[in-house]
Amino acid sequence: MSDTPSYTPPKVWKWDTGSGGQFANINRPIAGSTHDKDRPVGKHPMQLYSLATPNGVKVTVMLEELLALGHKGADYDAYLINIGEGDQFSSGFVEVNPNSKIPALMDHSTTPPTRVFESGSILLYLADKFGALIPTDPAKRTECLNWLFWLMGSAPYLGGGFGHFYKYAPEKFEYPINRFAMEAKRQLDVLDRHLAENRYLAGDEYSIADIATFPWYGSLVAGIVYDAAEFLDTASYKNVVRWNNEINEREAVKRGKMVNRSWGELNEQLRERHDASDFDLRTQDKLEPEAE
Ligand SMILES: N[C@@H](CCC(=O)N[C@@H](CS)C(=O)NCC(=O)O)C(=O)O
Repeated sequence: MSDTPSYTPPKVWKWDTGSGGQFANINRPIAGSTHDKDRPVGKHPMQLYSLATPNGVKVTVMLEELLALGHKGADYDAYLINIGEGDQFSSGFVEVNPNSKIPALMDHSTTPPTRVFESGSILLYLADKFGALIPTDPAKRTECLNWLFWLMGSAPYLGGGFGHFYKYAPEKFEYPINRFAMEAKRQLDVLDRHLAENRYLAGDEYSIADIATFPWYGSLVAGIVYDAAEFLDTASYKNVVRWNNEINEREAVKRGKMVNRSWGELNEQLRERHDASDFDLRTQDKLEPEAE
């Protein structure tokens, strides 16, 4: 069995030292803001405070898809929230999301502005507001929401479970890696079997269910998150690979993946987005060409 050292929990857990591992510095057992700082507000109806992690990408792809469909009310300013620096604990951010996690959206087209947090809630809010990327037929809409909620319940096992213990934990322990590798593969198989019979998650229509899911499971099979494609033999989930490739060909998806991105190739980083022209004019290679 495992070489995991044994640990006897104390009677009452106390917050003393950091747990170690990547992101340990931002983990806290209490909610609320740590410092006073207002949110910036730009000129567009939608104000997004985010980062290009899989949860963040869901929303920037959604907004770019809506704009591509001609919904001008979906135009947006996207501000970078550096979660490694604790921006999610500013008073202005916590007013939009008391859970201190990106993505967080403020809809300034309503009076008063509407706050929307939790990526699944944001996708559903925008889909309903614009009547787009969600089927209108009640049975198909329900199937779309089945998969949207499936993703919201499943991804934490992939990210917080498998990804944490396989990639980010300070040491590799067999027990949690086995447990979450098993679950990650089971989830991939759920998707693979469904996508063998369906072009998209909700059937033949591309929808918010796909927009929520591909940044997690698509990125996993593409080897973009956790460097685990070989370990989990993700190439064997052929239908997930086919579906992810197809989604990544979409122009709105290519744009959405660049927004609030502060790592990787400079020409793929649009750290803040305030105008459609920013994709051509304000990527990081243009803003700091000497770094190329
Ligand atoms: N269920 C949330 C999860 C959001 C989430 O976990 N966001 C992470 C980045 S992907 C975050 O902001 N982490 C900062 C922190 O935990 O302090 C959603 O889907 O919106």
